[in-house]
Amino acid sequence: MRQSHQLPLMGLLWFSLIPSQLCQICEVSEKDYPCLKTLISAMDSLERIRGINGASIMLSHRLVGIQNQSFEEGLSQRIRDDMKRRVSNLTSGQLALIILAFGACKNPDKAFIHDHCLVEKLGKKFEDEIKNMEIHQGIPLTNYYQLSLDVLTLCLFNGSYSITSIIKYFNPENKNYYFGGNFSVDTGAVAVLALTCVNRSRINEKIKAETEDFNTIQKYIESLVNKIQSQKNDGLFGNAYSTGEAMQALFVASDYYKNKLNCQQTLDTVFYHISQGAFQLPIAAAQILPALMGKTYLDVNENATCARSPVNITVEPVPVVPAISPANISVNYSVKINETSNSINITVKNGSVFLNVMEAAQEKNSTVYGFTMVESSWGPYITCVRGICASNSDRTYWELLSNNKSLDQGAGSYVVKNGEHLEVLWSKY
Ligand code: CBY
Repeated sequence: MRQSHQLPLMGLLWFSLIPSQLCQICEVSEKDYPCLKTLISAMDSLERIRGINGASIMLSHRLVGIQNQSFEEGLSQRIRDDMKRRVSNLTSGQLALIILAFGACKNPDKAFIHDHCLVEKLGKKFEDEIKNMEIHQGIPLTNYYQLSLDVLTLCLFNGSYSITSIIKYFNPENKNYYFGGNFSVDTGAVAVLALTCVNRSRINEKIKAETEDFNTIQKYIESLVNKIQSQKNDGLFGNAYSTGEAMQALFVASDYYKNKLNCQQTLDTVFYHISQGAFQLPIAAAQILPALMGKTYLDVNENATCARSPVNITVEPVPVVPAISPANISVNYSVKINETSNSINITVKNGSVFLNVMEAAQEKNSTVYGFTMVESSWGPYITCVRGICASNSDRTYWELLSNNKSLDQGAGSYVVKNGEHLEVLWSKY
């Protein structure tokens, strides 16, 4: 099919979903429509989505009104099965995402939230996060990205949370907003969404708070928004993967920021990255799509019917591109702990990812280069190298670098280049 035949379909979808205020500041040009399709396709393969990680995908689907019943049923079943297996082992943020996904507009999963008391369970998990911070020098069980998802969800679903804790812990100067001295835009953005929800629900009699508290929260929001904006570079806020959530935060924060957003530059850069294949992971696509369609997580509304896209979006499967060049490439790989560094030259197939290099090094010398990993929604997360393991309570992790620059992709996604110097560095955040 020639490209021009696809445009009316996407155009119709686009203009029916996008809120009017976004249209005034963002023009999505025809050349970008195929990029939106690319994102939708990236989310559509059930085989690549594991268990509860599907919650982010389902949330995105429902927010932007993609109607694909059989896909959603498959996803819902996976999430429920995985939940049964893990029971209380879910982290607070994982549970929050499940509630957001199951509760986004009217759908058959809604009863599940109520039947399994998920909001009450989340309230308990949030309390556990706060307790952990009280006992362990302000370090939560998970991280502030997840705590923000917790507050957002408790707020949207009428759960209980303490305003005093929010005032105490969501101060923008709190160290948990930072990783290795850098402000985490993803974290700040979800916190803005959560705090905005809290301030909008003043009328909720379950939440006991004084006007002064709401003024404090408003100041937090403004400060966080300023921090997000100070991370703007070439249209992106933070990096390509945090920009979707940052856009959501700026949409809801106030009209003042919405107008200053310079949306066009942001859209151009995001679409460029999509066209370069940066959003192939289902979770990456799921996190950027709502903002591109003018939606935010605050649009998750308990009573609304799911927006129905006026057309059935049938996305052609993305053709699997055969590896063009079977040639090998060479890279240098090192493991660095404090001042001690061990390096090795590794030859891998062209198109290999960081993880392939680590595996090849491990095969050559497992004492020095041995490592372990766990699967996360963003692919493999490296937990231990040479028996030294990342620890949440010590705020330590293995940082991935290329030519001394911290990577913005994980070990399973970053495609290595010939002659590159790759490193895993024992770091504190
Ligand atoms: N999700 C979470 O709990 C994750 C929250 C998050 C802020 C997340 C980024 C943002 C998001 N949108 O999901 C996050 N990363 C956190 C909290 C962390 C820390 C995890 C430990 C903890 N306290 O929970 C930590 C250790 C600081 C961290 N991320 C490390 C890393 C590196 C992983 C290296 C390894 N050992 O495998 C890495 C690769 C950075 C590096 N150079 O070492 C990294 N993160 C990256 C790149 C990312 C981005 C992934 C982008 C991509 N395309 O793969 C990220 C989106 C994300 C996932 N991290 Co962290 C941020 C970004 O670049 N915009 C909720 C849960 C329910 O799913």
